[in-house]
This record gives sequence, C-alpha cells and structure tokens, in this order.
Amino acid sequence: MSVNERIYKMVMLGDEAVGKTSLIVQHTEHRFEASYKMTIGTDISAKLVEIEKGGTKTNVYLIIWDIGGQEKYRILRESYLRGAAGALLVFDLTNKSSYSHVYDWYEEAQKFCGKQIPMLLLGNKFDLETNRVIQKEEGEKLANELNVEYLETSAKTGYNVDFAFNKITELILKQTL
Ligand code: G3D
Ligand code: MG
Repeated sequence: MSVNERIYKMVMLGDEAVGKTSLIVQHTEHRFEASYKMTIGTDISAKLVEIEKGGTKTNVYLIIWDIGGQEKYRILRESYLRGAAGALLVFDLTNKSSYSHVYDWYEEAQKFCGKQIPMLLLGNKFDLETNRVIQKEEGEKLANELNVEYLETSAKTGYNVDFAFNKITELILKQTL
C-alpha cells in the first residue's frame, strides 16, 4: 500500500482568556487546569489522523497553533495566521466583547490566509450557565453571517470539545484532499 503524508496548520483564534489553550489541552490530554500558566510565544501540538482509501493510506498531521498571550500584537498575529488551513474561532459565552471581536478575527484570517479557509465558531465556557451573556441564537446568527457552523463548548467539562476538533479536521480534509 502506498502512503502519503500531509501536514496542515490549524490556528485557534479569539481574544485573550476565551479558553483557546484550555480547549487544546482538553482535546489533546483530556484534562482541565483551573490555574493556567500564561504562555509566552506560540505553543504547537500535533494530532495524527490516518485515512485509508482505495489502497492508499494518508497520514494527516494536524498541527495546532496556539497564540499564547500575544493576541494583541498585530505583527505576531499576521505570522501566526499565515499558511493556516483551518481555524477555530473562539469566544467566551460570558464575555460580550469577546463575541463582538469575532468578526475582527475572522476578517484578519481572511486577509492573512489568502482565501476562505474552513472555520468553526465556538461559544466556550458553556458550563458557566449562570454567567452567560450571549444566547445560543446570537451565536447561531453570527455563525450564519460568517457562513460557518456554530458549536457551544466547555473546555472545563469537555462538552463538544473533541467533536469540534474532529469537525474542523474533517472540513480541512474535505477542502484539501
Ligand atoms: P486563552 O488561551 O484563550 O487565553 P485560557 O484562554 O485557556 O488560558 O483560559 C482563560 C481562563 O478561562 C482560565 O481561567 C481557564 O481556566 C478558563 N476557562 C477556559 N475554558 C473554560 C471553560 O470552558 N469553562 C470555565 N468555567 N472556565 C474556562 P483562569 O482562572 O486560569 O484565568
Ligand atoms: Mg492561551
């Protein structure tokens, strides 16, 4: 059987403290740390997806980039975004401004990735029900405007986290394989 190898860059987008790092940690290690280190620099984790089709095996390496505390520096965001094949756009369901900023992140991704890359919109911190300020309908409305799918997640409980990463992987593969 012949084996192909593919590598794709995926980025986490969204304001500081929406839960980007926690989502990656929950997905790759199935744990949640309440007191998080403030990472400086870009953290990278990898995920291998193996696909077999018609006698050909494809090893897909999804490289997940996490901007780690430098969200506010435009020049860093630009190199962070360049070459990304897909993105998870994250906001915090308990933070209205993180929701308003989604559009800016989206526009920047369009600009620096050079084309419409697959994206999903995630309303994170679903577990903080009593502090929620963005309703499901508002998340869906925004996703609709951006022409992406909407999911609510909790990096704390793990709710919809693997589902979201699997979904974006699927969308990237569909677009590129
Ligand atoms: P960022 O990488 O987007 O900057 P982090 O965000 O992953 O560092 O998360 C920021 C804070 O939100 C952290 O709390 C983290 O524990 C918390 N958090 C992330 N996701 C969730 C979630 O789904 N539910 C709840 N309840 N909290 C979440 P601290 O207190 O360390 O600042
Ligand atoms: Mg982070």
